[in-house]
Order: sequence, then structure tokens, then C-alpha cells
Amino acid sequence: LAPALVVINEVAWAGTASGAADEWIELYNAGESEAALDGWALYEGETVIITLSGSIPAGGYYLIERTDDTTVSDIPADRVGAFGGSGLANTGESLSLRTSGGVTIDAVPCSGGWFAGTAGPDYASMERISASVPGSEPSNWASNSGLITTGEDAAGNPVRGTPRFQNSVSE
Ligand SMILES: [Ca+2]
Ligand SMILES: [Ca+2]
Repeated sequence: LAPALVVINEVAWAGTASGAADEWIELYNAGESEAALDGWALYEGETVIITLSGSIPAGGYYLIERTDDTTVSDIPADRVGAFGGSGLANTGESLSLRTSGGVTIDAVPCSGGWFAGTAGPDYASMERISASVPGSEPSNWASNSGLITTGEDAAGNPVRGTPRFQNSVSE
């Protein structure tokens, strides 16, 4: 069986202009078939920060919003959770995506600092450039350009990112 080609595709680790706790993460299925996510989880280090459910169609996106579904107010979340309570530290986290069997599908090791993205005043997300280049490669990530954005935050401001949409820096 070919490994699933689901990747961590975008990380809004700083939150939004509406609230620093309004973090969100996007997954992307770069494979040619639907991926079932039941039993999968996102980790910070060895700690589960959210369990996943449902599925992602081939070429589809999966939006995880922290706190509640109004983090990206005009786009429905696929999953909502507390991200382990303390959320994503602005100083960096080591993120990984693991299957129900505990197999690591993708890893974004940023415990020493995020590869891209900005805190206030822009709150630009960290976008992956290519799904076929490892998430552990720092040069495979860039801050949202601001030229292509989707969604609004809880206060109606444009989100500086592309939740549930192709990344602005995507090849
Ligand atoms: Ca939402
Ligand atoms: Ca995106």
C-alpha cells in the first residue's frame, strides 16, 4: 500500500489580528485517492494536540481551527479543538502528523523556531511551498505573501493566509 500523501500544509501559529489564540492549521491531501483520517492525530513533540476524524478528498484541504469555528469566521472548520490548551508557542513547536497506527506521515520540526510566518501586526501564516518536498526542509516554507488570502477572522478582518485554499506561495 502506498503511504498516504497528507501533509501539514499551513500553520497560523500566531493566530489572527482578531486574537492571538485564534490559531489554525491546514492539511492537504496531495495523493490521488481520498484519505481517511479517523484515529490520526497532530502532535506537539510527543503530545497529541488534536485528534482527527473524517476524510480529505484527493487534492483537498482540511481546516483545523483552535478554540471555535469563528477563528476563520466565514469558512467551516473540519475540526475544532484547544490545541492542547496552551496552543502553539510563538517561539516554535515540533509538529507531526501521525496515523492511527502511530506512523509519522509528516513532520515539521520547528521547536527551535518557526520556518516562516509572523506575529503581529500582520499575523501572516507559514505556508508550505511544495507537498512533495519534506516538511522538515526550512526552505520549503514561506510567509503568506499577502497577495493571495482567503477567509476572515472573528472580527471580519481578512486572514493573512489561505485557509482551505491553495497556498499563496505554492508551486
Ligand atoms: Ca470557521
Ligand atoms: Ca492554504
